[in-house]
Parts: sequence; C-alpha cells; structure tokens
Amino acid sequence: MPNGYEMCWLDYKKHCDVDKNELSKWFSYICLFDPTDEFQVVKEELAIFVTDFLGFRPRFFKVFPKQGRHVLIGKLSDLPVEVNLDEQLSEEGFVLKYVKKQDAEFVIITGISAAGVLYGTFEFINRVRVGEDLRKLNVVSNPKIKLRFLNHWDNLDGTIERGYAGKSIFFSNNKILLNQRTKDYTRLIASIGINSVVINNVNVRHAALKLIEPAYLKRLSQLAQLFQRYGIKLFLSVSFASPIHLGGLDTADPLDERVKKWWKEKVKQIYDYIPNFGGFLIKADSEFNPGPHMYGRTQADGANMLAEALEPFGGLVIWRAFVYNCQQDWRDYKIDRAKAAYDIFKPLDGQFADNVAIQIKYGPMDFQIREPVSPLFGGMEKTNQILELQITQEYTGQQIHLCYLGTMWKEILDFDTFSKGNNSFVKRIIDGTLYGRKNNGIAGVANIGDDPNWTSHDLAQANLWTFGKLAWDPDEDVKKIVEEWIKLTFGDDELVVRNISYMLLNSREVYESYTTPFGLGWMVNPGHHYGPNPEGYEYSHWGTYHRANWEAIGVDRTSRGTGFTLQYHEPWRSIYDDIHKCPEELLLFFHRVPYNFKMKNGKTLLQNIYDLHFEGVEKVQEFIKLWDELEGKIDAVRFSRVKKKLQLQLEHAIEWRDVINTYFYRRTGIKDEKGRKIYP
Ligand code: BDP
Repeated sequence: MPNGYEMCWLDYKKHCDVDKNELSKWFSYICLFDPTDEFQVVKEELAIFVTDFLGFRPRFFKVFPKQGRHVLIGKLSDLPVEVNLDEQLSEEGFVLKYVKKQDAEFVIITGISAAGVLYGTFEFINRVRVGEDLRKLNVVSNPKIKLRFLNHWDNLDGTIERGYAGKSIFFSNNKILLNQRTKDYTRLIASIGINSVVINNVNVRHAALKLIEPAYLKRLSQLAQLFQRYGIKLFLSVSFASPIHLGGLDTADPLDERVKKWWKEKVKQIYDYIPNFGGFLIKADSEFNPGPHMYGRTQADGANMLAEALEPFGGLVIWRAFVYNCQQDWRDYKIDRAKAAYDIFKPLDGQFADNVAIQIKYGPMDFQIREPVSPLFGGMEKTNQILELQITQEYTGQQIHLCYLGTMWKEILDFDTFSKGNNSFVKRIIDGTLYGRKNNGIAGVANIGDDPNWTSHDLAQANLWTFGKLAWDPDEDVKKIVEEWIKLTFGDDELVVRNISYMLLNSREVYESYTTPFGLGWMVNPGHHYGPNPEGYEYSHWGTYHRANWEAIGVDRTSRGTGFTLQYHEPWRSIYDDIHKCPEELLLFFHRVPYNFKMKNGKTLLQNIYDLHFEGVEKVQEFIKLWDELEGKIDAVRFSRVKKKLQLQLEHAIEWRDVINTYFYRRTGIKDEKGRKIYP
C-alpha cells in the first residue's frame, strides 16, 4: 500500500498464473527510442511493473539488439524496424506487435503520439499480467470516442457532491492538492484511456468561483503539466456569473460587450498559466446556477460567447443540457421535467459553435436506475454531443450496494435512435461517425475519493474501469471487460472470475428489482437520495412524481399525456406510446397503469412489484453466498471489506422491500398472492 492506499487494477503484485521466469527474458533488455524525451512516464510505468511483477529493475537501452528477446518501444516514425499495420492508426491509437528479425524477437509497443505509446504500454502490461502469449501479439487499437472525460464533483473544501468514497483527492481547505496520490490518480485513469478531466463540481460556489484567478492558476498549471505527461487535459467548471463575481460587472449577459471582453481577457490569462488548458464545463440555468436565460438569451448565446473566447487557444466549451425548472408548478400536470432538455436544445441545433459540445445525461430525468435514453441524442444532427453517465452511485446504491453499471451503459450506447434510419446508435453519435461531427465524447461523473481503495466498495472499481474501456471502445463486450478487470484485480482463479462476474453482471437488475422497477425511479429520501421513501418527492417543488393513488401509478408521458414520447423518432414513438408495446422495464416511465394491469408473464403489475422486491432480496443473499465461496481465494482485507458491504446491502435491500411493498399494499389494499409478510 503506497501511503495508505491501494492501486486497484494497477497493483502489479497481484497476478495470474504466469511463468515469470520465461517472461523475465523479454524484460531484461528494453529498447526505448525516445529522441525527444517524451517517454518518461512510459519508462516509469514499465519500471514499476517489472519491479513489482517480476522482481527486478529493468534497464532501458537505445541500441538496437541483434539477438535475444526484447520489448521495443517508440513512436512509429522512430522505430528501427518496419511495422506493417492492418489498420490505420489514429493520433491516440497504439500497436502491440510481435516481430522476429533474424536472431532477435521483439514485442513492439508503438503509436503515433506519446499518449498512444503510453496507452499501448498499459494495455501491454495488462496482457502480460493475464498470461497472454506474447508471440501472438498483433493488436491495432484506436479510441473510437474523442473526448473521454471524467467529471469530478469536488468542492474546494474537500467535500465531494455525491461522493461516497471519502474526501477529494484534489482539494482540501480551499487548497489544491498535488502529491503522490495525484500522480497515482493520473496513472490510474490514463491506464483506462481517459484524456480529459474536470476536477471541480459543476455547481461552482464559494472558493471555487476563484479557481480561475491567478492565486489558483499557478498551482493548477502544475497539475495540468502532470496531466499532460499522461495525455490528459485539465478542464474546469466555471460559473456563468463569473464576470459579476470576479470582474465586478453588474451583468453576465452573454451579449453584453463588457462581458465578452471580460471573458476574453480571463481566458487569455488562463492560457498564460496553462497553455494546454482544455476548456470549461458549464452548468447554466439549472438548479439555481446562473445562465443566459436570466438575461433572456438562449443557451447557444451563452455557450457561443464562451466559445469565442476559447477558440483562439483551441479550448472547448462543454455545455450541459441539464437545464430544467427545478421549482416546477406541481399543479400543472402537463409540465414534465423529462421534456425539458429536448424542448430547450433541439430548436438550437445548428446554432452552436464548433468548439461547443452539449453534454447530455443518458436519460431525460436524472441518473435513475432505469430511464429511457434521452431523445435529445436523436434530436441534434448539427451539434457536438457528449453522453453524460454517472459512475458515482448517487441513485444506484451510493457504493454501499453492489451495482455494476456497465450493463446499463452498454444498453444506452447500443440504443438505436433511428434518427438517420437503422443503426443510428448513440455510440455512433458520440464517436462522431453518424453525423461526422468532430468534438464528441463521453463523460462520467467520477466515483472516487481518498478512501484507501478509491471507491469505498471494492467492486465499484469495476465501474470506473468499465467506463474507461467503453469510452475507448463502446462496441466492446461487457463480459470481457468485467473478466479482465477481475483477473487484474483479484487474479484468475476460475471460481473467483465466475462468481464475481456473475455478481457484477446481474447486480443492476437486482438493485432495480428491490428499489424501483418498471422505470418508476426516485422513491428515495430527498436531498441525500439514499434509502426508500415512496413519496419523498411526491409533494415537493423538485417533484418527480409517480402520482400513485389507490388504483393506478405512473405518469402518462404518451402523446395523449405530457407528449414526451413525441420527442422520439419512429418506431420508438409508437412503441413507447402503446402500453402493450412499451418495454415493460420502462412501463411506468411512459404510462399510467392500473395495478391490476396484466403483464406479459400473466401476473398483475402489483404482483410483479411485490415479487420483484422479494426476489431482489433473495438475489442479494445469493451474492453473499457466492462471495463467501471466495474466502481464502481473495486477500483477507478485501474479502472482508466487500463482505461488510454486502451485509449492509442486504439489510438495506430488506428495508427497501418492506417499505415499498407496504406502501403499495396500503395504497391498494390488495394482498400479496403468495401471502408473504408485508407490513399492514
Ligand atoms: C443531480 C444531483 C446534483 C447535481 C445534479 C447535476 O443530485 O447533486 O448537481 O444532478 O447533475 O443528480 O447537475
């Protein structure tokens, strides 16, 4: 444990069943061609790996060897051997290839850029660790998605909004932290291909308003330099009202010349300190954050004004589509928060500057365990788009419950919007191929903090890992992603791999079943969003109503109701509109349904709700059994840490089951057919 924390999948001491003596032969003489001295971190990483994994310090040479086995590293243009490629290499892509030349054998790690070579190095190390045959190496890998973002919701006082794994690793007491852990963080996320990081909360308040002032910029420039060595760009969340807070102006109106001038000067100042600065992330006109609407301007007016200031420096504006009225009038049934983003942004399609990307949450509401994919993805052809996911488990168990999110993300990425006919998948929108746009991406709200294992629940590390893997290649198979993670994290014992992957791959449905199945969502305690509260948001201005009464539940979002379904392309519009065609897992998102509605399995809606809650708890018991089987096969510390989490999960799942089932029993007076215990 370096300084009291572990290194997740980068802990090179844990290993699978590999022949270390054989392997050592490749690593005793590493050839590194580095004429411009760009590969310091590649060298460092390999040194850590060889030392920890093989037990000796590797030596690096520039001379091309004539015999023996070697790892050969360098940019494609600098390599002394020719590498034939089956596929074209992109800027951040890499090649891993076995080549034999006379009496010498090489495994080559190469790319066009230093970042590419670094990504290749990490991938190479992973493959060595799981025992892949190096003589068969032949990989060309390019990231499909350009902007691969982590968004941290860290505050300068060290707290993290929706953070469940300790305090911030970036801030403490209004100071920026720069230490070994910052470096290890950078290694960790570079190893999964992340290339853009926003370090501070989208809600920019208090000291964070001043992050773009010289007092902070100096230190931020050091952080940005560290990031740069690992191919990562630093971005900051900023307040749209900065000209008022910092500039002393009486307005932040994006069309006001003084405001424009202020931003231009500010941006220039930022780039003076941080030449490779990435740009801004903005939460505007949302949950009390200021924005262009306050001045009667559009979201495009706001974003473009900032884009103009950033453009000369190659900076980007990441503008969130999470714009809605959080103080809605609950008496008006037609007001539907689900419609907000599309209603506001769709008419602006084509108006945003090229260096603006709109960051859209995956669902139309807010990171629930199940939502339909936001129709905005199929709605904008002329706008750069970033898919926003939440790795941190705000509504999905707060890193107490096991809830692997890769399966959900995969569904979202694979969702066909039909915006340009068949195969208009979300993943093809954000990889830029569907609409040919340049600045697209994927963003995940990070789930890490300063806990010894970074994510509090050890198995939540799989979410971070998977986010990176899917960001690199959204077509990758989730099962494969999970298995690789398990092997790198816990080793390749068959039972370990089998049980943990079963637990991970089923955990989302399990969580969904004992909380809010059928797309109902919410039912949590307001504010902190943990634990069951069936009417927590039912009578509040922040409402996300389900409108349960004694005979029916759900909101009619069809063309006959709030009209939300009209935001989708066909065939989704008709499918979602029809209670008999709507996918059942989303039934209550789109429809108001009587409790006695017969579902496809022949049972009523209510009986299904009861059953799922019981089954969900049983599944958690099964998870515990499966975990117990791994005792002795996993180190004791992590074994018992996860065990404790699972026990807590069980306790809380039981509470969910009982509170929700009782709620429905009381509402309806209809008993569980199987006569199980539901509180009267
Ligand atoms: C909600 C969170 C809130 C965030 C907001 C956002 O409860 O803390 O600030 O999303 O995404 O899910 O801006």
